[in-house]
Amino acid sequence: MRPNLLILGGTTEATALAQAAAAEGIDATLSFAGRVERPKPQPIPVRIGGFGGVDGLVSFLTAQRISHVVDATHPFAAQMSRNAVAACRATGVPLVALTRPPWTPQPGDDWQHVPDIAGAVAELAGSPRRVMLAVGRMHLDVFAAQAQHFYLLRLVDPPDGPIPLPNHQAVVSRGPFTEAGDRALMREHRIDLVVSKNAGGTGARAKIDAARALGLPVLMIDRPALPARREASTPAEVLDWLAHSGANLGV
Ligand code: 3Y8
Ligand code: NAP
Repeated sequence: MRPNLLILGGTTEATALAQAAAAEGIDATLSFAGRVERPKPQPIPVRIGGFGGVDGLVSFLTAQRISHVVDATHPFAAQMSRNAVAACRATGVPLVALTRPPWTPQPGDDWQHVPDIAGAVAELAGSPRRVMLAVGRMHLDVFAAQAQHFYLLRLVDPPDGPIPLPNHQAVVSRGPFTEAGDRALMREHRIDLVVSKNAGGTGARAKIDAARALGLPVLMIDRPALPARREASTPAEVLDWLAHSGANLGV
């Protein structure tokens, strides 16, 4: 059977898998939620927007005759991952997650783990600090509870409305980032605390390396729990899984 892959994307790994699928001539579609104005161009067909919950995803898998699903979404995209597990269980379509391990502290790191975004907000109680908040645009409103700080915000797109933080500077920039660039940014804005999701991977880790180099503390937001599912850590492992799941990858 010729495979027809659905890749749930939005990460560096998803882009790498899309490139590998294109190189192998494997039919694949990359799916974005539509969170940013100009998603990165891809070498395979792209679809943009939610599916409409589990039922919507089930309908998509059936209508598009998807043979395999690869969940290559960000570790914090927990709802999408839960929906993928449920829809693939309901349809019998094989699923693998292409994921990356969480970052672990290295010598010189000064991390305080918090369980989620609310935990990070709670930890920010107290006297004004100069905080680098690089968690994207989707959660800024909850940090208004700690409006006493200066916030350096990093967004993929220019803000589409007022930012609910009275004392902030927004930098519009998409990753992957560099340690030298993030170190310069932190120095320029006299940052004394970094808030980060434990995204893992390479595209977001520059700020962690820069914080270590500058001896800055990091509020590290741990990942949400995800349902059990088969996992792969490289595109090659995904292609190997595909070949062993009866997919005829052609000669
Ligand atoms: C729309 C699609 C690639 C993918 C690149 C990776 C690396 C660069 C670093 C910081 C951290 C953050 C954020 C981040 C990174 C990669 C990867 C990654 C973090 C794009 C993309 C989409 C998104 C959505 C966006 C979120 C936001 C999160 C910015 C494409 C560029 C903070 C996550 O403005 C918004 O609404 C942004 C929303 C979801 C987190 C959030 O909750 O706000 N990603 N990011 C995807 C879709 O529509 O389905 O254009 O490539 C992808 C990438 N962003 O192929 O090179 O693999 O992680 N993305 C975090 O890690 O904390 C930035 O600034 O230091
Ligand atoms: P989420 O909270 O897990 O998902 C919320 C809803 O968004 C899903 O139920 C689904 O809508 C839709 N959705 C999410 N990812 C999708 C995809 N790849 N294709 C189609 N629909 C998708 O997701 P999120 O945290 O908002 O992340 C959205 C996107 O940004 C994902 O592609 C993710 O990989 C990327 N991203 C997120 C982060 C982050 O920090 N959250 C970081 C980097 C990249 P329906 O229920 O209608 O199907």
